Amino acid sequence: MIPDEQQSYYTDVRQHHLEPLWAIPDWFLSVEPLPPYRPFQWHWRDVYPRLMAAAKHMVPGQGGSRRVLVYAHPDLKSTLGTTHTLNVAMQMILPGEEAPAYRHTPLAIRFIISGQGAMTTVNGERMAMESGDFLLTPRWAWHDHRHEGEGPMIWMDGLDIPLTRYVGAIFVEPYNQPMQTETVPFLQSEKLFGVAGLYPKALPDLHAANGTLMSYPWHQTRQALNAIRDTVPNPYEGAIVEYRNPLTGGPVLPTLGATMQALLPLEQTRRHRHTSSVAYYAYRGEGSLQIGQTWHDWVEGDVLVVPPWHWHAHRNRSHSDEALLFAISDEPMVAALGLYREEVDHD
Ligand code: 1HN
Repeated sequence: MIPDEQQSYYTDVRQHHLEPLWAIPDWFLSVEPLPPYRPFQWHWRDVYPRLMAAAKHMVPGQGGSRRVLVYAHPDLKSTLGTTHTLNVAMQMILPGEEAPAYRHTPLAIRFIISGQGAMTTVNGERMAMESGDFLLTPRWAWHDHRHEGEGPMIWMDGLDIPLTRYVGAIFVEPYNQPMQTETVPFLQSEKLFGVAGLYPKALPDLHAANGTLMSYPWHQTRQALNAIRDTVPNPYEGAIVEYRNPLTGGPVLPTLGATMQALLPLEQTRRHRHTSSVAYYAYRGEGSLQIGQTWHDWVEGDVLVVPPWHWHAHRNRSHSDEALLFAISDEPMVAALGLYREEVDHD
């Protein structure tokens, strides 16, 4: 064929919105994942003053429902994602304030950072919030927050908004009153499902509310970490526990999972990489997260993102104190799709 004929074929095909597979560059079916965003770190010293200053700009329920700063990755501006699948956000509520009830299809997990006396109600089930607690808001669950204590209350939210939007399934609905009424006794989910291995034999619907454990208090997470620290340390993560659904043993929610890990003083882990993306929140201590060739030093309150298929390792920089990292990842979603892969560094 003469070159002109060649050229006109390609032009004609593309004019009809068709792309010859043999002419598509390698990124279309790459040998390995090519994540379209880089590792990133948000420093608490930058976030905290701006979260506090937000009190001057909005009150929950007036011109917005939540006083929240979304961690928007500079490489993901079109979705405002923190990773390509999930959002990390920081929320602050002041005494006497009420964040009104609504529900949305993106699900949420919450990790409580500081303050005392705030409550969240999910589907009529009121739960306490204390530092280190881990709470769930499943898809399409009514939820509101109120603060009856003193001083600012701060927590971290993790939501699968970018994923839900990608699927084309974002829905939001306001509740028919500002706040929900409590329909089950306080702390019921913890009483019914919070003792590992012992669950109610029969469960009247009326009392089941959300039907599974919705809040994981810090003292139990602490206990679980202590128990495994000397027994089954993970060479890539230190001592790590995963929040799970006590009734199924599976992930707490279908798309997002969470872990808490402890690194001993000066502990340094080996490297691994996996196809899930992770947002780490530095809960206690000071450490360093190696992503690729770069070490990212972190202090309490920092958030760091590891994109899929990036080698990473942890180091505790303290000679005397343990370091604690809370992490949110999309591993349950990736695994459910049959796409979870991990590679470890044997050196
Ligand atoms: C949301 O509804 C909450 O209900 C928190 O507390 C953070 C971030 C983006 C979109 C919705 C909440 C959020 C959010």
